[in-house]
Amino acid sequence: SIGGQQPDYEVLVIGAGLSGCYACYRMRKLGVKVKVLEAGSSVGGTWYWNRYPGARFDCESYSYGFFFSQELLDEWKWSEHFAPQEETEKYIRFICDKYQLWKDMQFNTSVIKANWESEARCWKLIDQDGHEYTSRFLITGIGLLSNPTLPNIPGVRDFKGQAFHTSRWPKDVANFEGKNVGIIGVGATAIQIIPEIAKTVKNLTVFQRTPNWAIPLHNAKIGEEEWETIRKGYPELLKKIDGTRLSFMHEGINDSIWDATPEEREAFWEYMYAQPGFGFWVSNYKETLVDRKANALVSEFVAKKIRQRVKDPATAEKLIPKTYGFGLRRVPMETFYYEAYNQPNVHLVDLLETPIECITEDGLKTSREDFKLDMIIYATGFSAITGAFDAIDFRGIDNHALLDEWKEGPRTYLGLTVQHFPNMFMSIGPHQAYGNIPRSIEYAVGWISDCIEYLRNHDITYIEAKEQGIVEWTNHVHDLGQGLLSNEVDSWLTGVNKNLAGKQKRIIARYSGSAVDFRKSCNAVASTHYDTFKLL
Ligand code: NA7
Repeated sequence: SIGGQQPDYEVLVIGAGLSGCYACYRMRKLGVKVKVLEAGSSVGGTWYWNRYPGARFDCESYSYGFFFSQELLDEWKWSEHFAPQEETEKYIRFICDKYQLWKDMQFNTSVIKANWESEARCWKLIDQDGHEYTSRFLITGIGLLSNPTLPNIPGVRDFKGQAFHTSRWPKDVANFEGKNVGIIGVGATAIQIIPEIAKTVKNLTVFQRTPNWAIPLHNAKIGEEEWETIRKGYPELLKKIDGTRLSFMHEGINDSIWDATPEEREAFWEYMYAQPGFGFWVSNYKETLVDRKANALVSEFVAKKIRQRVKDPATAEKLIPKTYGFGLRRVPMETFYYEAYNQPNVHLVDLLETPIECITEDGLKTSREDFKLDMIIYATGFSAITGAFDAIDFRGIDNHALLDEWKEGPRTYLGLTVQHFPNMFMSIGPHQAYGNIPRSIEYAVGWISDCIEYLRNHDITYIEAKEQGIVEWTNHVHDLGQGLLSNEVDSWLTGVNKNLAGKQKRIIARYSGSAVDFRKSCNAVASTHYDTFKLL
């Protein structure tokens, strides 16, 4: 106890995104006193912050929610195969209404410091106003793409027009008529927003450094009958996604590219390119992401598609990545992205040819040209995965900083816990299985919740990952990353952010094995009563 007192809460949760909402629900079910602290003014996390035009799922809506309650599945209806941000935000609010989660949540509260108090055996969180909150256990639900970064270009603060990062989009900005807009970045975010703004903007200039390999999303509304079929099929769908490597409804295939004739390959790729969703990426020939020759072949197919879709050959060439192959970064899903460049009001500036020199008061200056702009959109990404943790001063035993613990890259046990940080659990922290993120969250929070229940039932008030567990898991995660071509490419998946001095080196930030195996490993630890942890 703290000075003879019990901590304020049994469990504190940082973040009211999907992780925080589900953690709140589970802690309620356990009957423990819980509080969720959230920096934003409401729930939703990613789907609260990213409200830029065109923001939507790249993953089939019905596979991307929670599956813990049949009632919830029955009561919620998705209107599109890939739902827009507004609908997803509504879905999350619906969950909070249904289970009355609001009353255990506190908004506009940025946790800036999290201290382990050894003597009291509890966590003490401090918010931006200096308020303190204590708890026995801490669950972080801070996301893996939640810490936005602006470009390290001189003059970013000098611009007098409207300017914002895509994940800090103001609610009232939706009209681009008569405007000269510039956008920096061509990641998954930019690729959603560009065709949307292109519809009405006077001029949109896209400033591209590294092009990305995007493929069509093929979104559509869901008809009544179709919805009935989807709804009835939920049990099979769950079985399916829980059996795939990335928990997507697209299964990996065992077919070898070398068993197919060039004509068969072409026909297969044509077919897959016309299918909705991530299939072309994750249900491709098994060598696609591990064998350079196979990767070059599939890349050439996608390049051909880009050349067919973009009318100006010079622009098409600029849009085709030359330094890395298809699928080795997170593949952006697009809806008429390439066709947008056929419009007279959309212009592509290749920053590899003419780098940005600075942002000015009224626009942007490259080595070749001055651009007068009314609005600058920074679609420049995030300090990913560990970045959310960097933003909070986490201190464990003996004031040990998490930042130091992870200086050479993250070290975790099961991606859920960290040595020297007792009683702290991470939902989608580094070294967890990503892919279908809500599935990862539902699993992680479920595991954490079962663990807390076990500890409480056995009067255990201290749990800490041991050195051995950390070393073994971290090595295991590194071994799984061997041979993956994606780990040889700079991207947020490998922890690289060129705008940040401390994020220039590639790290193994994610568990790249199968989600099925990930769960097996974690379940095994639970079934042996967490005996690989230090328990007191
Ligand atoms: P990404 O995928 O990290 O993309 C960021 C983009 O911004 C990328 O094209 C970067 O180019 C570009 N960027 C960043 N800094 C600069 C500077 N200084 N100059 C020029 N261009 C720059 O972030 P997103 O938001 O698109 O997507 C994040 C994930 O969210 C996405 O994968 C989904 O999973 C959801 P670079 O490649 O570094 O040359």
